[in-house]
Amino acid sequence: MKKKGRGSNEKKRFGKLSFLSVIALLLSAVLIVSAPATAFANLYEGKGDINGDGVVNYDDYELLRMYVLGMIRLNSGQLEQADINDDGVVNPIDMQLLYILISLNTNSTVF
Ligand SMILES: [Ca+2]
Ligand SMILES: [Ca+2]
Repeated sequence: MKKKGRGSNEKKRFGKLSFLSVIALLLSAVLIVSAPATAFANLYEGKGDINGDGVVNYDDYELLRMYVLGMIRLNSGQLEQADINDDGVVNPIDMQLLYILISLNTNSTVF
C-alpha cells in the first residue's frame, strides 16, 4: 500500500518533469528554426522571381522545375533569378532552395 503510493508519486513527478522538458525542447526548436529561417530568407533576397511578376511563389518554382527538366528555356534575366545560390548553374539545388524560400514566404511549414 505504502510502496504503491510512493511509486505513483514518483511517476507523477517524472510526468511533470518530462512535460517541462518537452516545452523547453519545443521552445529551443522554435528559436533554432526561426533564426536561420530569417537569415536564409535575407541571404536569397531578390532571387527567385523567375516570371517577373514581383512575387516569389509556386509559379516561379514551376518554371524552375520545367527548366531543370529541360522542358522550357529561360532568358538571361530569368536565369539570374533562377540561380538562387548564385553559383552560375541552375540545377535541382536551386529548386530545393526556391522551394524553401517559397515555404518561408507563405509561412507554410516545410518542417
Ligand atoms: Ca514570380
Ligand atoms: Ca545555382
